[in-house]
Amino acid sequence: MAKRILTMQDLSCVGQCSLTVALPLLSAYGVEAAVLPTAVLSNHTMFEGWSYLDLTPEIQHIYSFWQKNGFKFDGFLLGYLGKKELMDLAEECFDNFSAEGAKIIIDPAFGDNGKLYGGFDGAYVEAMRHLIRRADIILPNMTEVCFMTGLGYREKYDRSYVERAIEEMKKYTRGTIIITGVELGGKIGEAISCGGEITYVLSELLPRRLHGTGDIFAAVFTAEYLNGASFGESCAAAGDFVADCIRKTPTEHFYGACFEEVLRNKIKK
Ligand code: PXL
Repeated sequence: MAKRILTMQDLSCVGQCSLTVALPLLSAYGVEAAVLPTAVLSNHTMFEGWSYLDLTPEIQHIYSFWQKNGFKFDGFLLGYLGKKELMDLAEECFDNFSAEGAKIIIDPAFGDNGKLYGGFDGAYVEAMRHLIRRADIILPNMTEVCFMTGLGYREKYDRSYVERAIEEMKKYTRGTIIITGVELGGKIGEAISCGGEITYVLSELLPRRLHGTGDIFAAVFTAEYLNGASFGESCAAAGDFVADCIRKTPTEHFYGACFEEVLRNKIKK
């Protein structure tokens, strides 16, 4: 039977990120996707301005019906939450709605390129650092690792810096640590720390960075992993998918990655 996953993140009406990315991808990979939208935004926060309807007050109400209906999930994928109050609600969700062996996958989704996304602060970072103790897998980028551990952010680094970052992260989670967007030796990919071993999945570094690629990576990774692929295989598949999306995105398209055609071609095969 298909795995049922709950993805908890915002719904940005325009912007090819968070739920508008996770839902089509999870479904196309044969995973049943349920959603817990944390907020509705007019568009993501890389645009000039945005409206923000906070759905935090609705969440207990949603949970009460999930309790009545006896829903359980085989996995949780957390992305952009938006408010630190949602971290306690996420824990309540894990406590009440986990099927046996359910996996908790957390993408901290609060920053990139050495900076926090608009609207986030140190208190949010601290709450996320606390939440990841519950994770089976975390998917931070280097920026998020640096904010959570206090390690100084660098544009250029080597394996020993990445491995120091992993050691620091281990203080906060016993889960598998997968650092995404790691750039080493002219390549890009993931550093995977699992059971005392560190492995790398690296491929061609494309000369372009696009918004929302972390969300695409997390969704494909999660689907592949829940469908039985290993960490390395899931990273490779998700990394290749993201690279194809970047290649398909016209230069003038500035606000997200065009994953749609890549997905369509995958379905046609
Ligand atoms: O892609 C991460 C993301 C998700 N949701 C919203 C965002 C961002 C990144 O800026 O603004 C609303």
